[in-house]
Amino acid sequence: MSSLTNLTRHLLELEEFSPKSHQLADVINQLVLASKLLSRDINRAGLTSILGSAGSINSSHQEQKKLDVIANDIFLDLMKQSPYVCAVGTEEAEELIVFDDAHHQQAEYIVYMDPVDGSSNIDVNVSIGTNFVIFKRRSAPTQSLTPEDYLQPGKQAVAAGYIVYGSSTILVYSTGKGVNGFTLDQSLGEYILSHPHIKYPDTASIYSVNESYSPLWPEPFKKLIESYKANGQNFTARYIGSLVADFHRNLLKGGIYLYPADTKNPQGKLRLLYEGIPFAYLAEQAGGAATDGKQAILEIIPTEIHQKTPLFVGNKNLVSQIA
Ligand code: P6P
Repeated sequence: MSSLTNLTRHLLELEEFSPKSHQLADVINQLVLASKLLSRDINRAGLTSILGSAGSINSSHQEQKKLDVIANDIFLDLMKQSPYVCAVGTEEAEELIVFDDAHHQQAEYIVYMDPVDGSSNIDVNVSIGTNFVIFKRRSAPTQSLTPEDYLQPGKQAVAAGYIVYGSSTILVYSTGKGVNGFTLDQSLGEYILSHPHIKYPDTASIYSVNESYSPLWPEPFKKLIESYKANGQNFTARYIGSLVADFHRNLLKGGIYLYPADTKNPQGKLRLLYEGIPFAYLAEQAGGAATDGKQAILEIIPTEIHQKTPLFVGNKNLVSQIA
């Protein structure tokens, strides 16, 4: 008998068998089911009419691709199906989506997600991803949600992860007990453990930044990027334009992803809750670090759900040169 570990088994083994551990497992399983449906759609995108623009814009005032809208609908439907999710924040919706019907009376989990990150790459078959982070409400389910429930710092998260839809579909997640990766076996429809106990390598030589913005950067940041190119440094530049793909490669190979504030984006471009925090949570669990240039990403207390942040995430020694 092969010693395969599928995601269901892993979730059961990872959580203490406390009376409520199945609730978080249920939420993650719903996200996983949504990712399977999305993976199927992505793998056939060129054959169906789901490429191209949806003709609308999202909360980031970015053009929505058809797949952005399809993915958001899939994830919201499956989040609503779980009796344990009380609210969802998504890049594709301006407001927090609250489930306060009878089915959700005891729901305690708040999920932030970017259903399709890097969607500008969809039409050219470049890797894209889904990022998520899960918080547990602080107030009792009988009360209305308060900012203390839905604007928590990343260090309070109970789980985070991403699915990268690339040459294969890989789920990477953590519930605070390390980072594990699962590859989707399309023939089984199962995620199988393929990257157990992921940790950043001790050495790192990749930096990921969009150098076309260098005229907009602060001088110290320009000098840092130049230092990567100095003689004797063995850095190489890799930038896919899809955070989930750049993060995943740097997590496995060692490196740093950098998106600073600049004159075009004085607060940074990326969203704290569903882009910064998921990757910062995983990075710290994998022995790395993440900062906004002043403080650890996981320490930042959000003030609104689409708040932007500069993001520097990857090997701890490289990130420490930023702050
Ligand atoms: P730029 C995609 O829109 C995204 O949010 C990340 O996935 C990606 O790393 C970044 O923005 C790319 O931004 O400004 O380099 O095109």
